Amino acid sequence: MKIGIVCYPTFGGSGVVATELGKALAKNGHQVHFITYQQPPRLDFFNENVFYHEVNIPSYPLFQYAPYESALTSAMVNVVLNENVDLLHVHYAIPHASAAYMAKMVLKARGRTTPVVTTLHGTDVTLVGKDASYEPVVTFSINESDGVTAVSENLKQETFAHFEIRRPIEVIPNFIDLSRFQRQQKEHFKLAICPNGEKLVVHTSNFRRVKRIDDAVMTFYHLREQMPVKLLLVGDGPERVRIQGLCRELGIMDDVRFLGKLDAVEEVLSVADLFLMPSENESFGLAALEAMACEVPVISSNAGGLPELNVQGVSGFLSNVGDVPDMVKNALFVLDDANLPTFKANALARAKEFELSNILPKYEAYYEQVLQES
Ligand code: GMT
Repeated sequence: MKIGIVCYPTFGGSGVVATELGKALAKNGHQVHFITYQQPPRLDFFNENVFYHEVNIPSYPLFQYAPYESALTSAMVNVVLNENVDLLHVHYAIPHASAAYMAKMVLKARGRTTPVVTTLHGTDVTLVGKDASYEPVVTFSINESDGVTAVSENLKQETFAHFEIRRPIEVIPNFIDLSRFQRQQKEHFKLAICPNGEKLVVHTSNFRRVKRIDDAVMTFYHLREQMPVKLLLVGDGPERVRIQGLCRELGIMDDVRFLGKLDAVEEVLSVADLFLMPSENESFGLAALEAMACEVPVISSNAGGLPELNVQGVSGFLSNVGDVPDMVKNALFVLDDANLPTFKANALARAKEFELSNILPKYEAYYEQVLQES
């Protein structure tokens, strides 16, 4: 197949999933055309089946806001026509699904049928998409897609609950490439951060409010009162400065490190003992899956799709959103030397259920189905 993939070329989960999916499809012999406004971070290798098309957004003094959606639509049309693309797969509904609908209409006017698959990732439905400023367009473009997937059952149900959807949604969970995400020997790194054998707690995110990083910090703060621990915070975003202030106020800066955005996050996860994801909402929790693949148990909230990933008392524990005391209690239990090896093994076993080779055929079969029905 020749597949056009549209995504946000950022460190965010939807961009990562789209890029890793494209890479895997290319390795399986499909031709994949990425259409984005800049090179996605994980698209940093050569494969004969991968093509990158940058969306050109010309500026003009009249525009207070450059019309990105029109530029993206035109890019999709041009790539489909020039490269004979069979199907467009857009990740994150806003504005990709509506731009894809427009591209489909332009292509139809030129006598070409190009089905569109939209993958819903989370905030495009649970946060941003619900906003009245976007809702009518999101509803319309989901209904007009030829195929719609959601990354968890919870996200599917949320979509039906908040939008008037008249079409089925296929759940295809996120996946992990275990050849990349696996525990590596990085003991020198662990020794540098935890010179006295402290346990290492990690949180990675895009530092947005929805991640409730305060809860991660407060969980660590209370944990630190009871055992020797260090905290690594990976990622960057609007909350970072405030969270740094909180750590300073709490007097824990000596035991906390902010690492910023990292490409090789698996190297940090390889030395971690516990991963914290106390999110307000999380359609899936890809960052937690990456941790589990590196044998790191997860203390998470029970929001959104997290119960579909993290298994209570097995790969870690889940608490109600904001229940820091429960997270502390669970973290102490997991980090107990008598329990930690079992939780680490369980985390990996759970991650294996989401191995790329199990999930990729689901996308391929879905593309085939959509192509046949169009
Ligand atoms: O977590 C974010 O805020 C980024 C966001 C994105 O769209 O890039 O992540 C969403 O999609 C990921 C990949 O499907 C999911 O693993 C995340 O759970 C989801 N985030 C939220 O629902 C908050």
